[in-house]
Amino acid sequence: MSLRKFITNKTTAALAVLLTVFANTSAFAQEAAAGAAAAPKVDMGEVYKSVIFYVLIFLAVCLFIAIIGKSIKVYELSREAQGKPVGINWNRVHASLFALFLVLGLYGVYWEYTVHGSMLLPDAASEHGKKIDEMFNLTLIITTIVFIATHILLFGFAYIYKYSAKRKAYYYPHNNTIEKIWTIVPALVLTVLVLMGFLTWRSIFFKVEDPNNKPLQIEVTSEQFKWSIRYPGADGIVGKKNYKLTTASNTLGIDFKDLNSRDDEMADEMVIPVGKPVKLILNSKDVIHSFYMPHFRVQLNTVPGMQTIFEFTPTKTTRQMQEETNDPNFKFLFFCAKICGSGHYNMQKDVRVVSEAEYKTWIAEQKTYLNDDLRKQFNLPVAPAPAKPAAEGDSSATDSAAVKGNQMALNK
Ligand SMILES: [Cu+2]
Repeated sequence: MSLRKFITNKTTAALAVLLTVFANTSAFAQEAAAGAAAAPKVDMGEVYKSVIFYVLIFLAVCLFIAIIGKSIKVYELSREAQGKPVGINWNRVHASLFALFLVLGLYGVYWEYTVHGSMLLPDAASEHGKKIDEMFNLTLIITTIVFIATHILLFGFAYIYKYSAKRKAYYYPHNNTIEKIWTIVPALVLTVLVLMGFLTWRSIFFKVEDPNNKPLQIEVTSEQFKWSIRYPGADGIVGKKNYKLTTASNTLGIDFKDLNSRDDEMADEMVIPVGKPVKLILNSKDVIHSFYMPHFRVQLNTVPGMQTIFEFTPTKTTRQMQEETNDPNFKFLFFCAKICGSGHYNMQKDVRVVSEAEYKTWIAEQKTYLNDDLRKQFNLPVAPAPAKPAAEGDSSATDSAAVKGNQMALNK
């Protein structure tokens, strides 16, 4: 046997392949055994973090699929060359996949409703929130019905009417009645949904103010990455701001020349009385953030350089909600719904809905923004020291006395 023939000989080639495979495996086995004894652990952390690693895995998977595809092609071509019937009936494979997708899709809908459905927000805790929930539910019901119907028709037809040599396709190019139905019905449904949305939006944003039930103004300012809350004080009006007045001690740039600003109070959480309208005055110091109160169905962007306003009326107290949800730790929250930067996760604050009496007690304890530092800055009279020194450790009494003194001085 010549060398050339020896190399191209099938048996020799097969032996060579087997030898290579086993040689490698035994080499790996030896390494593994040696590794187990000495156990020098290789840290793969960096490898798993590298992009190249995943690119290579992706290419390997593509290569694997291509090899399988090519092998099937070779198998089919060789059957064809030998005059045998077709090995794989691709029509049947595709039709079965369509049928499988029909079942999986319907199960997916069921799974979404049962598993993710239970993760939905509890019922709205605000007046307008109920309208938004109704619209959401109506849209969900309509789209679910349409989805299930089209899903069954689409994949059912693809399965039932797969290619058959015994059947000829019926040529059916046009039907005016069908065209009319599938144009008019969706148009009507969408008109109803859009009109409902438009009217609901108007009822939320264009409220006629009831003079006997004026909304409580609360200003919320966003910045990277925190929220500042300002209450209006006794006058019920949140005073003016000007970004040019922003300093280290006056971080919100409040204009204390405006009398309405002088009694404005700062708060670390949002506390609101139940059943009373709240008018949120939103603005931003740096970028656009999105003010989001999911339980009240309130969401509006905070935009630098302008005010955005959202008015809503809470209908449930935090305590009621804790009982309803059976969760003693339940809290209303508001947070930023825009990925506004690296500290975005930090932009979250508690909201407490309480009774009117509880609100009054709480608001009386909040400090004013205006302090002695700011008084000096705005050339306002600094309050005189309290007549008699308060007992040691009772600084809050001193503070509130000072605040009262300041306010009296300011009112002069
Ligand atoms: Cu943000």
